[in-house]
Formats: sequence, structure tokens, C-alpha cells
Amino acid sequence: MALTKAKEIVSSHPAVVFSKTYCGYCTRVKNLLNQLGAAYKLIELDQENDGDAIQQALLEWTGQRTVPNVFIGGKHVGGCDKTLEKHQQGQLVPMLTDAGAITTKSAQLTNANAM
Ligand SMILES: N[C@@H](CCC(=O)N[C@@H](CS)C(=O)NCC(=O)O)C(=O)O
Repeated sequence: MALTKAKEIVSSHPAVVFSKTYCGYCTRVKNLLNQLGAAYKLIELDQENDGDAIQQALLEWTGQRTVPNVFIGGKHVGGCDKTLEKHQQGQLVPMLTDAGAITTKSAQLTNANAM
């Protein structure tokens, strides 16, 4: 079942981005996480056989239908706007670090202002 699969993916990775390859908002989030040196599980829903079912399951679970749909440390963060907002508020790097998605201090220091 798609919801079970989505929950398993989220619970077994420090950070997860459900994305679509052609989505510009997704690209912004992926670029930001890459700049921050964060390791994350990327699921491109448009390349998965059950992508539509997973997207529907994410809607039921989080109330959010759009991509990107970002989870850190098992917690739902939201889409592009919410993720960028968390970074602007200085909360994203601590969340990623606590979750184990960023493991080096240098990554945090070097990339603290990256967008
Ligand atoms: N404000 C949203 C915009 C996200 C958005 O509009 N994503 C589009 C793709 S670029 C989407 O999910 N459309 C519905 C779909 O692809 O099923 C955010 O910050 O993430």
C-alpha cells in the first residue's frame, strides 16, 4: 500500500524529498539541500510506477498534494516555500543536523547562508 511505503521511506531516512523531475520548486529545494551538504532520499514521483498512488497517500497523510514534499527526521516540513522559510529562519540546518542528514560542522558553517 502506498501510504505504508511512503511512511517506511520517511522513517528510514534522515531527510526525504518527494519530487518531480520537471518541477522548478523541487529543483530549488534539491539545490538548497545539495548546497547545505545534506544527504537525502530523493523520490521522483514521475519516474515511479506507483508515483500517483504515493502522491495521493502523501495528500492523505500530510494534507499536501504538491511537490516537493519534504520530510526531515521523520517530520513533515512542507513544500518549497516552507523549506526556504525554515532556512531563512535559521531552522533548517539544525533540523538536518539533528536528523543526521548533515554530519560535519564544516558543512554547517560553510553553507549557513546558502540558498
Ligand atoms: N507553493 C508550492 C508550489 C509547489 C507546486 O506548485 N508544485 C507543482 C509542481 S511544479 C505541483 O505539485 N503540481 C501538482 C502536481 O504535480 O501534481 C511549494 O512551495 O512547494
